[in-house]
Amino acid sequence: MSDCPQYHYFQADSAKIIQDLGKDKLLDALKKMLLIRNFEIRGEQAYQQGKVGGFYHSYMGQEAIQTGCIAAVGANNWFTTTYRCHAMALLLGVSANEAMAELYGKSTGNAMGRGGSMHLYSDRMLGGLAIVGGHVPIATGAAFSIKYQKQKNMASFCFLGDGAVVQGAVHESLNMASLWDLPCVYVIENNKWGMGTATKRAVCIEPIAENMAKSYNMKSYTVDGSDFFACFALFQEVMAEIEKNGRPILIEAVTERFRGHSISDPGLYRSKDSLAHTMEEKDPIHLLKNALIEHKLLTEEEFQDLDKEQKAIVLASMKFADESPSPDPITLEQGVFAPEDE
Ligand SMILES: Cc1ncc(C[n+]2csc(CCOP(=O)(O)OP(=O)(O)O)c2C)c(N)n1
Repeated sequence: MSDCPQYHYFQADSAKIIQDLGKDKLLDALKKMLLIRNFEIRGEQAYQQGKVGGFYHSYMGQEAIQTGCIAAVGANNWFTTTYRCHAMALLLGVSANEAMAELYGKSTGNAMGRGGSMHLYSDRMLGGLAIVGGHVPIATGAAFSIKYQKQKNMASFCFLGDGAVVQGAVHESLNMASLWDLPCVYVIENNKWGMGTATKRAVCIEPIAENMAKSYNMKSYTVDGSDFFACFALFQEVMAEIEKNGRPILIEAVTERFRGHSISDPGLYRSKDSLAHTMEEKDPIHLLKNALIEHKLLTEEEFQDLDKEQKAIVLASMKFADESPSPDPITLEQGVFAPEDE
């Protein structure tokens, strides 16, 4: 978490959320976070074995943010994110099989093996998109479509990195969303680094959302991105606000990624000790697990069983991906925008 004294974190009453949500929904959220964690661990192993091509960006350490969001607002919205997109796809109903097969570039993959790790999608997810900041106008357009079609109880949720906030397209989008009253929630996942550059060296303001939102006449929040309860409660609150006034909202979720920028990043810009400390103190899965144990909704043994169950799903998805065929070259022009010859 940032040590900046001006950070004002959204506060959630975790005991009340535990009571309101109940055991089944809480365990479901924990299971989803464990699925994401296991998927990332094994996906990286498959990459090391040469089974996954291209890049690999892990969401490990950030699981509470998108899990909390989708648990709070439901899947019936528009969602957009960056190349760090495995979690969102899994949360929006893409099976581990489809996601893993896509990483392996197989025809049974989520995008028929065309996109790989950075380009998962679903009927509600407009894509994992790799141009930094480039997906923000797309998410803004989705918010415009909600307003134009007078759809109720819906918003467009746009997740972007701290490195993206200095891109022009992001600022144009925020301005337009505010001018036109678009139901768009922009979530800056401040994971402390843009590749190997510390956020503080790349972005001239801190806290980011709180300051930036003022320029665009928007409401903003800062949330501890490792705290499932805070994320869940905040997204519930912003959804209720959007239902009332349809105005855009800017959120900064403060977190730290547990892995390098991508799998090929040796992480020389941060010390092993500080990373170990973050992983010890701010692991969103352990924080949720400990709270559930404290409230007697879970035992350590049950947690281990849940973890094993999710690991088995992921191992089965690797078998599925391994055994799936590569795309037939004859299908090369299918599923792409390039027009066929007349
Ligand atoms: C327009 C553009 N510039 C540069 C890149 C190369 N690039 C890929 S990821 C990245 C860092 C982005 O960091 P951040 O937005 O903080 O997201 P994070 O990877 O931390 O989730 C850069 C510079 C790119 N993909 N697109």
